[in-house]
Amino acid sequence: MITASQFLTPARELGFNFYTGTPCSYLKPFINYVIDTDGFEFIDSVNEGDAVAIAAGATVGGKRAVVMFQNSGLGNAVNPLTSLTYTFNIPVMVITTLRGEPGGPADEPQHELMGQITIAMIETMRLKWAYFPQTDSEVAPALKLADEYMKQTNQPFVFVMRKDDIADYKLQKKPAPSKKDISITHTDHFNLDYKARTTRTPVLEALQKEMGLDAAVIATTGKTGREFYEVGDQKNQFYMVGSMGCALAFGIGLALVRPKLKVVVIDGDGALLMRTGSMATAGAYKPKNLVHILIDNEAHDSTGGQGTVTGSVSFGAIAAGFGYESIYSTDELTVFTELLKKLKSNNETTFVHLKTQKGSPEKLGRPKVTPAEVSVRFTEFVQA
Ligand SMILES: Cc1ncc(C[n+]2csc(CCOP(=O)(O)OP(=O)(O)O)c2C)c(N)n1
Repeated sequence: MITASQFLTPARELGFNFYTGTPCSYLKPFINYVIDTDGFEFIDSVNEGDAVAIAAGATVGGKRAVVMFQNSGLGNAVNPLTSLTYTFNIPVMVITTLRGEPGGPADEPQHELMGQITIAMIETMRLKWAYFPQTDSEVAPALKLADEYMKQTNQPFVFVMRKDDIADYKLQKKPAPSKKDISITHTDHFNLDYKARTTRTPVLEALQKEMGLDAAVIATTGKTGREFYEVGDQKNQFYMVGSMGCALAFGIGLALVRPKLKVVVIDGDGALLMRTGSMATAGAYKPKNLVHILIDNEAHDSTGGQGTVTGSVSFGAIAAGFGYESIYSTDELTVFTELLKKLKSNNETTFVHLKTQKGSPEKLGRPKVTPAEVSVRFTEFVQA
């Protein structure tokens, strides 16, 4: 057993000062210490996949980030670990606990199977891993191994934490008081018939024209990224080819660590429904430089146009409920284009719900620039 500080202090010396994750009782002293101690930033993520994406955004923004979670949530993290950090070469450190360790201490039935397959899952994902250090003398070599591997490969490194690896540490800081009597007054402004709405490409053209190189722009999975590339490839554009639903969490991580950089996330309705919870993180931490634009064509356009359920959803009201500061809704391209001027210089956590119809240009291509190349030049852009 070591104290949280015995690991976290030398880790901070190596630059690991950005932490995000979802708690586990095994992690309790570790997370508590991070929350309490100056020099660490902790972002509470609503699920383990979001945590990976937030950490990835922070890493691209120049931080060394650590994701912490219970192995029950490893499944929630598989998609961003296989199609975001792997694909884009983003080296985050992961600490997963090992509830249900085979041959380990008695545990709850719900951890039995996951405990047996955790290591196999990590290895199946081809992630390099080691057990979390249990003695002070093991800390330096463990950190050296992780640090060197991450620097050499630009890939994540996983520590597997067992029961009682960390000595108890009680949280000193009191949580912020909760808001009372929240009342939501949001009205959507959708006037047009579905077929009278714009398609996506004119929206992306307007966005690129207005923002130029003055913002980092993250385009959600599927045809949005492909169309954005066709509109004109630029170094400030991140085409999130996989990790569906993670664009917002990635943008939050980036916006939080680069507060002077305007970060625009272009989301899809299917993607946002998949990980709506990340809107709570945006509303709670309120990065003032974050503009979250939902292009809502009420369909999974990229995979054949099957309808989503957004016809009955007021995302504006949801954004207000989650605590976004500035909320707009429209189905008119001219209104959106006008709004872009304001968004360029506003300083509030902003959500825009833009209704469109589905449909893409015929013979839509795919980015010829690889995710690894996108990652390198986008990183250079945001850190410039
Ligand atoms: C986790 C995951 N599930 C499913 C897919 C397949 N997929 C790629 S794009 C897409 C549709 C996305 O819908 P939406 O966000 O509404 O964007 P649109 O296609 O309408 O532009 C789906 C289902 C995927 N890439 N990842």
